[in-house]
Amino acid sequence: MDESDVIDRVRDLKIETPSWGYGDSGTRFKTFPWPGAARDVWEKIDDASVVNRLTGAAPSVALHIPWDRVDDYRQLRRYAQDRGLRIGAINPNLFQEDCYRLGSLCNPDPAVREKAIQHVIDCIEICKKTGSKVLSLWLADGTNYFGQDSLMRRRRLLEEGLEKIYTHLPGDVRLLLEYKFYEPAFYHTDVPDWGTSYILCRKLGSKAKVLVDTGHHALATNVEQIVSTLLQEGALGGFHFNSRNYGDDDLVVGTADPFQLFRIFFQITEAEMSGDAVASNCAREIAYMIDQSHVIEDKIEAMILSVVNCQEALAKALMVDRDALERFQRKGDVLGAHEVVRKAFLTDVRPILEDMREEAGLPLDPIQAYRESGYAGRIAKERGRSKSRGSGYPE
Ligand code: LRH
Ligand code: MN
Repeated sequence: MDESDVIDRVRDLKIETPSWGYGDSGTRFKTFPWPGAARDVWEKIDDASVVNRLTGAAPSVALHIPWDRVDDYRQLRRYAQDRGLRIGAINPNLFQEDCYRLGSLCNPDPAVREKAIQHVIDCIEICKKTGSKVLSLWLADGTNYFGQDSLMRRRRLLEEGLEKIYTHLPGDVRLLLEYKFYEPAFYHTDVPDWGTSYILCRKLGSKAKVLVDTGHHALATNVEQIVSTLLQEGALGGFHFNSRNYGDDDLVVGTADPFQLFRIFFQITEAEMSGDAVASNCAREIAYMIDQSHVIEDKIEAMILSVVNCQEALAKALMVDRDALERFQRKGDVLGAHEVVRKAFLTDVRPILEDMREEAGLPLDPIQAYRESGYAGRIAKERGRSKSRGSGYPE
């Protein structure tokens, strides 16, 4: 693909950033306060707008409810719009209330299940006020010991709960069902893998799609093959991009394994160019979202690096000489084929992306631009001396 086509395609890549990635977050061992870290949803949107201003590629921010609960979601929508952003996926939090000890939609107690379903329905109402087109659902539900609960009964309860939720979904809002193979449950998780999410989504209907969080697989899982399969099934709804070395580490995407990110974007671009209507249409509808927590690093710089890593991975994937690859593959020339993709991965695409940014009047190096902006120092001072604004509309 020539440079201008690569630029056209990468320019269209829009990555949604998570509100919760801008605030202080830690591990069970420690949350290290970062000077100037966003303290409420308003400051999170302020910081997300900096990422978008410097990259031109992050025009929406995902919310988590109740972490980002406000009195007036239309005001929040306007606040974001005034800063060049739109509100993206709404994530119902079904894992932090005391009543969810034994689960939410799969909880043995019908009152708890009802409460969970009502919270998701409330989040659908928030979608309507914020103009969000994605309801992003992750369930921490599971058990810690064999025999603790019936897997069959929990499965039935899960299907019933999702069906009730699905009936409340407006026509233009998609339900993305995220899976995770363990944590916080340590024996079984009710939605542990892509297959379970896929089956549940298929049963619900065309507005339900699978969400692939790149950190939610057992080690040595071929994530790009899952992506390819879900695309061919028209069932891939979106990503939660991050990277990991061991568990759900939620590190900056493309840092621990840039080759995996390249392989994932290769599968997406293969689907886009495949002529397979189901796969190519599905690829065009992918919700690209970041889901990270920045425990020891500057949260805004981490988000900018994440967006840049995704842009570079896509550009490298587009550099693959598809005709040569096809020829080697059909001839069974194993290493010939591998060399074609290896060459693309080793291509330095930064000059192309700098040209793209220049054309768009964006800083050639958004990370350097952020560092030179002094924004980090400014918010550290301002937020160091001012009170958080909480859920009320800022004066
Ligand atoms: C669960 C998860 C989910 C979010 C949470 C912040 O591990 O990936 O997407 O709700 O992180
Ligand atoms: Mn996630």
